[in-house]
Amino acid sequence: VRGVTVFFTGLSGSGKSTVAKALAERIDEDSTRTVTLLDGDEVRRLLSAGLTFSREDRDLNIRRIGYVAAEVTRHGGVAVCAPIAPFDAVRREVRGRVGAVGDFILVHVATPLEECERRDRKGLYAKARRGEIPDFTGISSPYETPDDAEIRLDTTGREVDECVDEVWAHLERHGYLG
Ligand code: ADX
Repeated sequence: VRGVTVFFTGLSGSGKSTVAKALAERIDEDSTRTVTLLDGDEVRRLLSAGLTFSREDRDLNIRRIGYVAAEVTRHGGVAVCAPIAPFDAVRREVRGRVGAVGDFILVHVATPLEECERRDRKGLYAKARRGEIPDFTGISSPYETPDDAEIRLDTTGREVDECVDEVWAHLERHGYLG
């Protein structure tokens, strides 16, 4: 079987972790594929512990995630990644590395900033607006919108399951879930 990396990118609070986790669970339960979830917050607790949110450290964080995802992909598994990954160049670099050993699917979780900020589940946008968090993505640090995404997903007003259905359908159509 051909390995594949499903790489979610989007703002904090866009819903990417929630959808990625639910997708990984569904793949685990309803397909024959083995799945590895690399969530942004979780990766930063161990694999990328100590890194800041400077561009250099974010790029290193994404390269580490990409490295693990490429290994999973090389061995025929499904890697589901969900970091913000705001910078286009390093996203393309990971696409290239994974693409050399399997397939790469970019999912842009395109929930607008206004909606992410309205949700503000971790209270970080409020802090960032008060100037208490420097380099906060969408507020004081850029998010480069991908123009190479295979799937674009706005989670505004939508159930998690509906969003998962969309990604699932794409994977099924391309023969990844057999
Ligand atoms: S990335 O830019 O390197 O891809 P990553 O996904 O690992 O980011 O981490 C993002 C999470 O870290 C956010 O969901 C948020 O909870 C937290 N965070 C803390 N500081 C920042 C910041 N300055 N910018 C963005 N997210 C931050």
